[in-house]
Amino acid sequence: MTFFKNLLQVDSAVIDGVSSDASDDLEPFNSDWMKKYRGNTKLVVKPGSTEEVSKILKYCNDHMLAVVPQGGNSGLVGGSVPVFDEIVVNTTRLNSIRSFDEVSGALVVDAGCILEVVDRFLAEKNHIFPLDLGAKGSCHIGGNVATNAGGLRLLRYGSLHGNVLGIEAVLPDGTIVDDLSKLRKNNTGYDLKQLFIGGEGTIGIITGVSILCPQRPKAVNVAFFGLDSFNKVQRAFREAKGQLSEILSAFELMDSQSQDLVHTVTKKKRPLEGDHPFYCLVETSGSNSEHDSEKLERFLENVMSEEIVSDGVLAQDETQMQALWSWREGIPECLGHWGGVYKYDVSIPISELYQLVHDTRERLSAAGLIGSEESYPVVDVVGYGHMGDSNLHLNIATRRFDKEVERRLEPFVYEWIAQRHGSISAEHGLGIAKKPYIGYSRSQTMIKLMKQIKNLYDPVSCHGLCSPVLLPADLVV
Ligand code: FAD
Ligand code: 2HG
Ligand code: ZN
Repeated sequence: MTFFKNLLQVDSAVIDGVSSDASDDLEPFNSDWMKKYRGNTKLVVKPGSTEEVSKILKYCNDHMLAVVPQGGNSGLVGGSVPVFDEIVVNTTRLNSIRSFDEVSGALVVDAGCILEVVDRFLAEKNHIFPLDLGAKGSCHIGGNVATNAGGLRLLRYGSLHGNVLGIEAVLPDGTIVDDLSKLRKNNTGYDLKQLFIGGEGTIGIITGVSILCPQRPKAVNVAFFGLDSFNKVQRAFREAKGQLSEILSAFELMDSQSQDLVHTVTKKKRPLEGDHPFYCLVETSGSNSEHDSEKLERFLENVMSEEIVSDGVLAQDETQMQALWSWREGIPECLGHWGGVYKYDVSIPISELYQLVHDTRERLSAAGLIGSEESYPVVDVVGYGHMGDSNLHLNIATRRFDKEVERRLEPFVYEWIAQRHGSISAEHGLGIAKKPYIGYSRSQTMIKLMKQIKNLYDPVSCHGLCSPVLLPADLVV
C-alpha cells in the first residue's frame, strides 16, 4: 500500500479518479458477475481521457507494473478480474458520445460508454446500435469490442469485425494509436484495428470506437414457439430463413430445462400451455408493420400445419414482446439463483449443436452428481443460445462450485468440441477461464503467430506473471 501511496504522490495528474484504500470500495472491481473469480487489486484508476490512459500505461510500463483493463465487468470468462494484483484501469469515466453522422450512420464514442445509454441516444436519432445483449445496462462499448461480443442479433447485423469502422487505443508503452476512421472502405495496408476487436485487452486499451449503425427498424415482431425435437428446431430455422428472409433478425433456442429454471425463479406465467422439449424465439425487424406481421403469422401457420412447430404465440404489442424476450434474456441471471454456474460458450456444426447437452447431462447423471436435493451439487444441465449463429450456451447450474463436477466437465467438453472441429469460445473470449484450453480450437501454428503479435505490441510482459499463451488479465506493462 505504501508503494501505491508513493505512486499517487509521484504524479497525481496521472491517477485522477483513483481508489486505493477501503477494501469495500475495491470489492466490485475484484469480483466478477458470476462470483467465480477473485481479484487482489489494491488500486483502481479511472482515467478521464485518452491522454490519461497513455500516461498511466507509460508509467506502469516504465515501472514494470501489471495492469488489467476493465469496462462494465460483465465478462463471463474472468478476463477483467485482477487475479494477480494488477492495477485496474477502469473505463467508466471515458463516457462521452463524440459524434454521430445521421447520413452515414457512423457513430464515434468513448470506450466507457454503456451500451444501453448509447442505444438510447441512437433511438432518438432513429438508429440502432448493431449489438444487443443481456448485459446492456452495464457493459461498455470498449468491453464489447475487446470481447467481440456477439449477442442476440448477430444474425441480422453481423459481427463487430464488420461493423467497427475505427479504433483509438493506447499501447502498453503509452503510444496512442489513432485509427478512428469513419470510412467504410479503406484498403491501405493491414487492417490493424481487427487485432483489438476480440483481443481482450492483450495488446492495448481501447479508448474510442467508431462504428456503423443501421437505421432503427420501424416494425419489430416477435413469435415464441414450442417444438418436440431438435430436428424440428433445425427445420424451423431453415423455414424461417426461407420464409422470413430479409426481415429475420433473431432466432434463439431454449431447451425445456432452461425454461423450467426461469419459471422456478421468476414464477411468471409461461407463454405457452404444456411442456415442450425445445422453445424458439423468432424476431423480425423491417419497415412495414402490416407486411411483417402478416409474413410472421403466415410463417407460424405454415410451420404449425407442417407439424414442425407444436404450439406458438405472437406478441401483440411492445410489452408482450419484452415479456417473450425475458424468457430468453433472463436465463443467465436465473441460472445463478442456486449458487455457481459452469458456462461453456461453444460453436458446433448445427446438426450436432444440442447433442453436447445430452452427453453432458448423461455424464453428470452417471456420476451421481445431479439431483433435486441439497446434497447433489448439480441442479440441472441446460442448453440455449444463438441458434442462428450455431452458438450454444451449455450451462451447468450448481448449488456450489465443486471440484468433482469440474473434473467431470473438463477436459470432456473441450475434447467433445475439438472432435467436431468446433470452437471452445464462440463469443465470450478466452479470459482466464478458457486460456489453457486454446489448443482445442487453434493449431500450434496459430498460437505461435498470436504470441508473436502479443510480444510485438507488449514485449516486456513476460516477467513473472506471464504464461506461455495469451493471458488477457496480464496486460503487463
Ligand atoms: P469487461 O467484462 O469489463 O471486460 C471484458 C474483457 O475485455 C476483459 O478481458 C477486459 O480486460 C477487456 N476490456 C474491457 N474493456 C476494455 C478496453 N476498453 N480495452 C481493451 N480491453 C478491454 N457476450 C456476448 O458476446 N453475447 C451475449 O449475448 C452476452 N450476453 C451476456 C449477458 C449477461 C447477463 C452477461 C453478464 C454477460 C453477457 N455477455 C455476452 C458477456 C460479455 O462479453 C459482455 O457482457 C460484454 O461484451 C463485456 O463488456 P464489459 O464492458 O463488461 O467488459
Ligand atoms: C447469452 O446469450 C449470453 O445470454 C450469456 O451470451 C450466456 O451466460 C451464458 O452462458
Ligand atoms: Zn450469447
